[in-house]
Amino acid sequence: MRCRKCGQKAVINMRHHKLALCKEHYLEWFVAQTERFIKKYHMFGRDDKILVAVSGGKDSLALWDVLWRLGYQADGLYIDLGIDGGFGYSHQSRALTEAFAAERGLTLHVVDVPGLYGATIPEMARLTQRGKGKPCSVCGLVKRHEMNRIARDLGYQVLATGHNLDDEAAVLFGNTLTWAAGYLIRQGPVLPASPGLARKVKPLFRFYERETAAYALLRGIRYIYDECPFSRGAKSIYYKQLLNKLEADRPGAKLQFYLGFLKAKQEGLFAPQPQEVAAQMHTCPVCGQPTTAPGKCAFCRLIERVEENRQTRNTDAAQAA
Ligand code: Q46
Ligand code: ZN
Ligand code: ZN
Repeated sequence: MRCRKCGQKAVINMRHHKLALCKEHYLEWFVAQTERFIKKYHMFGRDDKILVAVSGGKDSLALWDVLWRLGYQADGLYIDLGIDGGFGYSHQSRALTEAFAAERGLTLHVVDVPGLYGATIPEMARLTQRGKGKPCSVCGLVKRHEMNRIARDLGYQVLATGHNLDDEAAVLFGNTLTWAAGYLIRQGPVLPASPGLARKVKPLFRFYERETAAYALLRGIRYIYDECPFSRGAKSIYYKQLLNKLEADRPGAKLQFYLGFLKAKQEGLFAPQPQEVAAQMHTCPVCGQPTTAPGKCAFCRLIERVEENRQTRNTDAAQAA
């Protein structure tokens, strides 16, 4: 297989684009495509301050690398969840993220969840008995809250995440299976800013996972290969496998599925609801972030329960001693 641009040996063949490229032209293509998507979907401009949520994985680091090369004002945010699972997942991913930022002279904000809230994510899940043994719902809630908090407190207009097409298509597939209208309305590569919340964008949403992985590898980015230990058996992984089978038979099926959804939305599917959703928002009296019900938001209620249960646990331990 030869590179379409220069005729040298190709390192990647993208069947859905009928495009094979060598290393040099692939790296160039990936950066140029990202810029094209940023403009096409009106994600942000050179004057916007962008906060990139980085996990230490291939996608978020590839995104930060590309934005840096394109000259955007992009700083990083790493949220240390305190997840170790026997092999130091948080420890390793944090070290790789810090090294990535240091090598490029980039600004990285680190939120240390156990240091700030007195409990790791698995401990929070245990203390509040949420999530039936899996801390993912607590984790998602804390990550969302912390990203919004840092963006607001430090004045970032845009919050960027490294979600790729495989991630987005799997979420869409799950939401469609249950016709989860509330989620479908909000799903998309750009979620406009709302009072108290920065605009959320996913500049890599049109790249297949193997394309973001190829970019990170060919660029020589050191990232964490292991997934979070709690991701094992996740529904999203099963949906990705199903979609991969479809893609193997019909190259481009995943992209068509996702882009078709965006087009249908643009044409009016779910049109009346966003205003209704926006009209129902309230402000949390503790942290000031928007919430769907009056009173404290889900995050502040979680932290309150973590606190209460920690105190009870400490009193029990003191009495037992
Ligand atoms: S939600 Fe669950 Fe992930 Fe949090 S606990 Fe790990 S697998 S990191 S995307
Ligand atoms: Zn080439
Ligand atoms: Zn709150």
